Amino acid sequence: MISKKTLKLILLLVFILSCTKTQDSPDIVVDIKVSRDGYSPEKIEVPKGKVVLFRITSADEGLGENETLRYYGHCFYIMPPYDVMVENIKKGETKEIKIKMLYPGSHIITCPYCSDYFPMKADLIVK
Ligand SMILES: [Cu+2]
Repeated sequence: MISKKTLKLILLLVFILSCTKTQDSPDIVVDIKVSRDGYSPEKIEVPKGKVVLFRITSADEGLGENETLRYYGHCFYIMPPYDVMVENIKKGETKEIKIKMLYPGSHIITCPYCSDYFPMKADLIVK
């Protein structure tokens, strides 16, 4: 049996080691709308090294007819090296994620749920 304290420590370590998510306060806020038509804006430019708060609002249900389905809503997935995923953004809902822009270059944002059916792609330019 793992104690709560140990579990917290492990989670903290994973958090520190694994990703670009951060507790720092954001330098920039980027609002994004996602729907079956894709992402708006389709091209997002942010400066390298800054902490960006992404606020993603879904305008429709994505593939799901109702909220009980696993693939209801949309995702906001920044492909590796960021490898950051926000799942199940329901119709009308806004979810947030804060990311430190450590990796320069052009990165693809997509929705793994419904990218086979809808044009789910945006470009994240970090420079
Ligand atoms: Cu989607």
